[in-house]
Amino acid sequence: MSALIVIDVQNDFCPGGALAVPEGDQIVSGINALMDGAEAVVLTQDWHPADHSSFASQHEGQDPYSLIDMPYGPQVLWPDHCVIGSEGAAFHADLHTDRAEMVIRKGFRRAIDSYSAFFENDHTTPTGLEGYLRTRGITKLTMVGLATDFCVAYSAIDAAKLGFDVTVKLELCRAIDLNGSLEAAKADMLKAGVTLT
Ligand code: VGL
Ligand code: ZN
Repeated sequence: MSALIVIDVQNDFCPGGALAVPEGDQIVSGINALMDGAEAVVLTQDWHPADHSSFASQHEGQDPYSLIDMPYGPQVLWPDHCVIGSEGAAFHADLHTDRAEMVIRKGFRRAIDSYSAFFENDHTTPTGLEGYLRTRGITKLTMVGLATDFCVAYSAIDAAKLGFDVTVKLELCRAIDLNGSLEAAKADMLKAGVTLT
């Protein structure tokens, strides 16, 4: 059984949002069409407390997009985004969210970010998605969404490492592309055994 995993198609990652991904809104209609024929649909939602430690605003003297060392490793500092309950954290208004059987929220612990839908950025704290998929008998995943080089790539790589058969449909993803992060993410996904189309 297969599932479509739709990563973080939220207002803050679309043009006009706090952490806008260029053309982030242009993938919505294609994702809706793909959902129509999917066997199972899961949405992920970036979901941060207002004082989340991945926000540059929480670190004196740090600007957004700078890199700091966290106890779990290097972390990019972001503009405040996807604050729990905010309009920015809501899904894009045109996304057919009713089609999803599961919405998994991530990044809700102040001290740790979570790009991946499977593990937080310490690469050990699980979100629970693996158990959900396995207990439903899902072995094959197609991933789309935002952003290619962060949450999509981290999710795809973790899924491949867990043994899922993973395809990322690049035409239904858009990237932030910080200092070559898109090319690096594509190479890392291929190395992990992810199929890119
Ligand atoms: C994301 C940066 C911070 C993403 C989430 O969805 O790719 N990127 N939080
Ligand atoms: Zn985030």
